[in-house]
Amino acid sequence: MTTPNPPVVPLPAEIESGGAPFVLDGSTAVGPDPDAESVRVAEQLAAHVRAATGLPVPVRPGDTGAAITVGRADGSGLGAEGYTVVSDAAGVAVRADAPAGLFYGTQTVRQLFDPHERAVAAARVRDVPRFAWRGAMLDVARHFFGAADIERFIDLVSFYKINVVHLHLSDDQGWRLEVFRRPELTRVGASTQVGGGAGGYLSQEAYREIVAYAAQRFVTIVPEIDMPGHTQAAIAAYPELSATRAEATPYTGTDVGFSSLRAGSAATTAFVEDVVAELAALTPGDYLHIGGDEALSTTEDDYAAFMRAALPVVAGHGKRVVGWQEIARADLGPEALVQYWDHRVPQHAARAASAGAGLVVSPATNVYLDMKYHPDFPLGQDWAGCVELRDAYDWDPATVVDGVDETSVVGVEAPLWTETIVTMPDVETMLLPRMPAVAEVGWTPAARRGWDDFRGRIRAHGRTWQAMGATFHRSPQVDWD
Ligand code: TNX
Repeated sequence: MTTPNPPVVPLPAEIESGGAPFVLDGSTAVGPDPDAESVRVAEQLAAHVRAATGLPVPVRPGDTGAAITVGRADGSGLGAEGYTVVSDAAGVAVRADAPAGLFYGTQTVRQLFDPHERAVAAARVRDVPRFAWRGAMLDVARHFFGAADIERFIDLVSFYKINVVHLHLSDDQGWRLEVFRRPELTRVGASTQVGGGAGGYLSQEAYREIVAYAAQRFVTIVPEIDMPGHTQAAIAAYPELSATRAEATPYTGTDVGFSSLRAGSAATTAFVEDVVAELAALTPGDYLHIGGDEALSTTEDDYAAFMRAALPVVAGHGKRVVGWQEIARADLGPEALVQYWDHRVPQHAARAASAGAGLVVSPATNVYLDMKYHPDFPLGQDWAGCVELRDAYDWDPATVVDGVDETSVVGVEAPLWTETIVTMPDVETMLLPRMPAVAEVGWTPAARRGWDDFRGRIRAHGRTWQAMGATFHRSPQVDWD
């Protein structure tokens, strides 16, 4: 008989459990290495434990005798994100070669921790991720979500070792980022959203704060400005950008594919330069996402011309480009990343892979978090079918696209589109429990994964979400604790 794995999600590459747990008391302290990053990660862990237990849990930099230690492993071959955790009756040790690994190790400790018993389950963990890109996307364009909501989203996903948060910052229904050289984008373009509500936007200051908040959780923000389609909000602000009939109001419905920037015009060239320049300056991460999806009213020639002009602008500002799969119609270099989403046209992704571009895989049928869980579910869409928890879990990135193997796949990403999603409880309901399933797809070696084991581990997380005040879908596929 094998003992079930402790409820750690994503499942670590190696974990052995069993034995007496470490029980915290009023004298338990955290002793990080004295460097600033180790201390910060230790402070974050201590804050969670304090909130859950009311214990003082002081942080004492350099105290190697503390019961909980957090520090460098020195050359153990764990890489930038790997870590070890050893917990037993005497204490807990988190070790990594780099700060991100320390952070991931402490997320594992949080998941081994039972707040009622004040105990960390005994375990020996050695863990490294399968894929470098483990993403979640939030569409703040269809319905606007501000900095506090985005930070809450980052809290939830980083607990599952997600390291990329992709923000969909513009669409037909709203432009959501302040651009100093283009004030009408926010004055006009941010003034509404799906259904006609007030909309809103992130000031550059708020955006920087989000980037910093994410960095403290080892999350890279990948901002997306969607072009040349999905641009009605920009066109409402600057009608000269339009390839077709320009209407001066942002759109509040949910159709796609009707708007397009005019390729090759001086107005469009200047616009792309202004927006990309400011966005690149605001974004420390390597990547800018330029959309490129569903440009259904852009001719084939115009699409090619638009991308021929836009791709060098991104490169010229020192960033690597990411685009939705349709961008594979343009000539991409090997530094580009292409995001696969639509199973109805897999040839785009295959073409990108054969050109040497990396793929982020987001198969709508498995990881579109805006799909309904079941046909009667009150939130979400169903064009890609319903996506229950097992659908989000039971698939493999290396075999999901015909003609694309693991060497081309940089990782996975779960997008949450918000045409039907209005509030944070809506966001949480669509995210939980599917996002943790996708996080495991991105992190855990394929040979280690199994639905029955996952189902057994995720059941304990319902309590954690309740304690966090998060709403979740009580999937009937899980016997929730
Ligand atoms: C397709 S996925 C879209 C989005 C919609 C989504 C709704 C993609 C690149 N484009 O514009 O919000 O479907 O599920």
